Amino acid sequence: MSSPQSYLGLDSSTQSLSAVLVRVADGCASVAWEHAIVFDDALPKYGTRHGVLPSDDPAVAVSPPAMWVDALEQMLSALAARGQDLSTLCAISGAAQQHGSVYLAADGGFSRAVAPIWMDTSTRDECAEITAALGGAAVVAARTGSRVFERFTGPQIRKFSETDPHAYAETTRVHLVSSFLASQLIGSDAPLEPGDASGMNLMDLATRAWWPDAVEATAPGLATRLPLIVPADTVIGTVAPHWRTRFGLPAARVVVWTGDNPSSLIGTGLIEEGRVAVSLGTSDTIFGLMREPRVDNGGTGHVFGAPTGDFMGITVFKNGSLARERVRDEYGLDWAGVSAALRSTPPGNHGRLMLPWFDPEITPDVREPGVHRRELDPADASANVRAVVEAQMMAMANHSAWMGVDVRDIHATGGAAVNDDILQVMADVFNARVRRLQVGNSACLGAALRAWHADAAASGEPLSWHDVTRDLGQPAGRALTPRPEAVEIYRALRGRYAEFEKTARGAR
Ligand code: ADP
Ligand code: XUL
Repeated sequence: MSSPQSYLGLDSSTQSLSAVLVRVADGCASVAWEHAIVFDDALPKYGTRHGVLPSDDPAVAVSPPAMWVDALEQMLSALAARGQDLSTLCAISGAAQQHGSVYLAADGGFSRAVAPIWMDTSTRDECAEITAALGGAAVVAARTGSRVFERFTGPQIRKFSETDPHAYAETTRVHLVSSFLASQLIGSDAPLEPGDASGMNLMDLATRAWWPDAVEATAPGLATRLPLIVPADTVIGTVAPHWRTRFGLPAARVVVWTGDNPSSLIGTGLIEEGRVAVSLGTSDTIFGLMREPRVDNGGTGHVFGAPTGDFMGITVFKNGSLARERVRDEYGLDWAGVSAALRSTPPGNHGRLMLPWFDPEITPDVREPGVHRRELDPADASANVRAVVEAQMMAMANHSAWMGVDVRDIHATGGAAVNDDILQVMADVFNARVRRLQVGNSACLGAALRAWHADAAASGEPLSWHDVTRDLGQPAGRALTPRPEAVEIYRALRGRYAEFEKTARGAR
C-alpha cells in the first residue's frame, strides 16, 4: 500500500473562491474536502455585488484584486483549520476567471486598484484599433484563436495605457487573475500557461509564445510587462514560507494556474475529441477538446490552449446565471418556483420567445442591453421563466455549431447544473443526453487533477490524463434524455430564434 497523497484545487471565479481537496490512496481518487468563500458575503468591506464593483455604466465591470487575496488567505486558513494532517498535501494548482488583468508596480503593490474582468465591454474602440493594426479580424483570429473581443486582456491593457498613462508607466507587471493568485501562493512572480494566455489576443496559438506584432499593437512597452508562458504541466514553485509559517502548510509544489474553462475541460473529463461540456455558471459556456485548432469564421467562438497540450473550442455567453436570477427575482420565485414554472409550461412555450440580454451580450455581440419579447406577456411568470431558459439553450446550440461536434452527450457543470428542469430543456434543444459530473465545481476539480498530473510527472512517475480523470472527472447519476416530441419542436424553433436575434440586432 502506498501512502495517501492529496492535491488542492482552487477556483477564483467571478462570485467566489472555492476549493476541492482530492485524496489519492492506492491509485483511487476521492474528494476529501470542499469549501467556498462567497466574496459579497465573506468580504463585505469591498462592496461588491456578485463579486463586481457597482458601476453606473453597464459596459464597465471591475473587481478589487485585494479582495481575491483576502479570500485566498481565508481559504488557506480554513484548510489549516480542518485540523487534519496536512503533510499529505503534495501539490496545489488553481483556476481563475479568464481575461481579467491585475496591474502591479515595481514594489509589488497595485498600480491600479481595480482589475477589469471578463464582464467588461468598454473597449470597443481599442478592439477596432488593434484589429486594424494587425490586418483585420480574420488575421487576428487565425493567429490568436479569437478575433479581438472587448473583455480580452489586450484591449483592456490598451485602454488602461491610454486613459491612465502615468499609472501604466508605473506598472511593471500585468498579470491575469490566474498568474496573480499563483504569485501570491509561491511568493514570487508566476508565469502563465497557454490556456489562459490565449484569452488575451496576444499569444500566437501555433507557437504558444507572445505574438510580437500583437504585443506591439496593443500598448507601448508591453513586452517587458507580460509574464512568461510555460507549458501547462509546469511546477512553478512551492507554497511560500509566509503561508507555511502562518498556517502550518507543507512546502507543497505549486503547478501553474490556468483559466476556469481550460481547467473545467479536465474537471469534466473531456480529454478526447467529440464530446462537449456545458457550464452553467456566472457565464454559460460550451466547450470541447480539439486536436487541431479550427478557428470560428463567424467570429463568436474562441480557440484556447488546453491543459493536455491540445486545444479547446469554446463559446461564451454573458447572460447566464445572473439572467436566470433576474427572471427568478422579477417574479418573486425561488429555484423550486423556477423548476415548477418549467414543469408547468410546454416545450416551445407556444412559440413565445425572449432575447435575454439583461446585460451586454458576448454571443451574439450585443452592446446595448435590452430584453426583447415576442408574443410573450411580461406579466406571465411561468412563460417568462421558460422563455429565458429556452433562449439560453437555443442560443448555445446555434452559436456553437462552428465547433463541428455532433453533440450526442453533454457533460453539465456549474451552479445551475443542479437543476434537472433546466437540464431537461438542454437535452431537448440539443437532442443529446445530459449528464452531471460527480463534483459540481469542475474548474476547481480540474485544478486539483492538474496538480496531481503535474506532480506525478515531476516525481518521475507520470500518469496519463485518463488515469487522473478516471475516478472523479466522469459523469455520474441519472442522465436527462431528449424527448422526441420536444426535439421536433425545437428543431423548428431554433431557426425562428436565430431570425429573431438577427432582426433585433439589425434594429439597433
Ligand atoms: P461561478 O461561475 O461564479 O463559479 P457557479 O458555477 O458557482 O458560478 O454558479 C453559481 C450560480 O448557480 C448562482 O449564481 C445561481 O444563479 C446558480 N444556481 C444555484 N442553484 C441553482 C438552482 N437550483 N437552479 C438554477 N441555478 C442555480
Ligand atoms: C471565458 C469567459 C468566462 C470567464 C468566467 O472566455 O469570459 O467564461 O472565464 O469566469
